[in-house]
Amino acid sequence: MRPLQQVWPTAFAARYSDKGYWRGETFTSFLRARVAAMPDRLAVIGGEQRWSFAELDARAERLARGLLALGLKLGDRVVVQLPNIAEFLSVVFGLFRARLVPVYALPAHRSVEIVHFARTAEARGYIIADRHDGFDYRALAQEVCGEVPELAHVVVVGEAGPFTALDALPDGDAAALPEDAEPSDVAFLQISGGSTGLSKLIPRTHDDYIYSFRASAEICRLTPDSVYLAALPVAHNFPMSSPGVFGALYAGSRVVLAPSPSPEAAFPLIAREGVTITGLVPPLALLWLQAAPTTPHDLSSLEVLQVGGAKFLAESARRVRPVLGCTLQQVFGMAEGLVNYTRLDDPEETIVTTQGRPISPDDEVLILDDEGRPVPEGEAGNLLTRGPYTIRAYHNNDGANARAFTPDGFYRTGDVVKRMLDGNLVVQGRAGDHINRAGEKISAEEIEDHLLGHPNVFDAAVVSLPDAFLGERSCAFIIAQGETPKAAALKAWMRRRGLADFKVPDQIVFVDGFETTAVGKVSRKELRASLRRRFLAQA
Ligand code: J2J
Repeated sequence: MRPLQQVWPTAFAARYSDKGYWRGETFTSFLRARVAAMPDRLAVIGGEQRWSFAELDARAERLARGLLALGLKLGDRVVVQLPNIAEFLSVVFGLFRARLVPVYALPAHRSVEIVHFARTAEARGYIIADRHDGFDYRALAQEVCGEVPELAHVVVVGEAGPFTALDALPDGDAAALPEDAEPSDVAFLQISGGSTGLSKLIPRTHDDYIYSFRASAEICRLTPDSVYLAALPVAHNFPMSSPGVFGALYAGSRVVLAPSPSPEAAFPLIAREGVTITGLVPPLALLWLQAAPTTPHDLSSLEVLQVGGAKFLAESARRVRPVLGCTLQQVFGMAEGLVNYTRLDDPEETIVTTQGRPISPDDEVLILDDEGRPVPEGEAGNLLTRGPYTIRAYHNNDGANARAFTPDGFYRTGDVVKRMLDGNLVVQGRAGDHINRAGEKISAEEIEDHLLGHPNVFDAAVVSLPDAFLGERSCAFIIAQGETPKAAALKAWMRRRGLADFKVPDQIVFVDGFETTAVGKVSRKELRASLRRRFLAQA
C-alpha cells in the first residue's frame, strides 16, 4: 500500500507550528478535551438520536474496537458513504480512534465513483447506510465489491443484508486500540471537485485541518451556545469544516444534521433546535429566500447564513438580511485548502459583493496572468495559493501534481479572481473546463469519456451553460454515429453505467460536426468555448 503523506517543507512546518496554527492536536485529542470539559452537553442531533459529547465519544470508541476486531488494520483506508445521520460522526471519530483513514464519498456517488475512490485509496473497508432517499446502498456495495475484491469489509448502518451491521460489530478489546496518531499524520482523504478527469484524493493532516476549522469557528464566532445545522451533505468540505460539523464540535457547539437541505426538512429543525448558523450553496439559498416569507416555522434563531461553493450573485445576496433577518457570510473555499470568508461585521456592501478574504495571515495568495506575472492590483487573474492548510500534493497522482502545483508549492486553484483594495476577493470565473452545477463540480473531460463509450456516439464535448437556478447546467454536444440515440435514452444509459446523477448532462444537443482548422482539430478547450458561444448566440 502506498504511504499517505502530506509534507510541507521543514521551514514552513516550523513556521506554522511557531505561529500557533498547528498546535499538535488530533481529532481524538480534541474530542476527548470536549468530553472532559462538558461531558453531558448535547453535541449531536440526527433523526431520533441526541448524543452528548460523552456519548459520541463512547460510541466512537466502541466502533474503533469493533472495526479493528473485524479485521481492519492500522492505516487501512475506509470509504465512508453516509447521509446526514448522527452515525456519520460516531463512525468518523471511531475511524480516527482506530487510526483507520476515512475516504469521504457523497451519498450521490455511484459505482463508477466508489470503485475509483476504493482503487485509488487502496481501501479495505466501505461503510454505508442501508437505504437513503429511495436508494439501496447494499446493492451498490455488492456491485462495487465485485469489481474491487480488496474491499473486504462492508459495514452497514441499519439492516445489513449480506454485510456486517454497525450495531453488530464484534466486541473488540480496548487494549487493541492504538496510540493516538501524530498530528502531522494524514487523518483522511477528501475528494477533489474533479476539475479535469476523475476526482483526485486530497490527503489532509490533523494539524492542518484542525487549524482550518478552529480558525473558521472563531471567524464565525461559534460558542457552546451556537447550534450548527448541517444542511448540505456533510461529506462535502464546506459543511464539514467551514466551520462545519467539526468546527462546531471543536467550539463545543451543537450539531444538527438535516436529512435534506430543502426548506421542508430544514425549517422545522431550525425552529425546534434553535439553529444559529448554517451553510448553503446558492440555488438552495434562493429556495430558502423564496420559502421563508410564508413559512409557519420560526426562523428567528438564525444569526448567520453562509453561502458558498459557487458564486452567489449580489442581487440575491442583498435579499438575505431583509428576508431572513440574519447576516450573510460568503464562503469561497476548496477541499484542497484555502477558504475565504466575509467577516460577520464587514460592511453590508462587502458582504454582498465579495467572496471574502483568507482565514490565515499566512495564506499566501498570488493573482497571476497566463504568463505567470502578477496582474496589476484590482485586475482579474489566476489564483494560486500556499499556506498552513493548503495541500502540497494529491494522493498518488504525479500527473495531476505536476499540473496543479508550482515547483515552489503553490496550488493552482483554476479560479479567476480579483482582489479589492481591502483584500477581499471577488470570483470572476475560472480557467478550467469544469461545470459548477449548484456547487457540485463536474469535469467535462470525465463526462466526455463516458459518452464516448456509447456505440452511437462518435464524439462529444461537454460545456457549462448559464442556468437561472443551478448557476450552471451541463450540456453535451454530440456527433452521433449510426442511429442517433434519443437524449432520454442516452441519459438513462449513463445512469445505468453507474455514474452519479448530478453528472448526467442536463441537456444534450446533437450536431453534425465540430469545428476544425486548416491544421486539424482545435483544442478541446477552444472547441468547448466555441460550442458554448455559438449555442448561446442562437438561444
Ligand atoms: C465562487 N466559486 C466558488 C464561491 C467555491 C467552503 C466553501 C466551498 C467549498 C467548495 C469548500 C465559491 N464563489 N463562494 O471546500 O471549505 C468554487 C471555486 C473553487 C471550487 C472548490 C469550503 N466557493 N467555489 O466549494 O472543493 O471554483 O469546495 O475552486 O467543492 O468551488 O470546490 P470544492
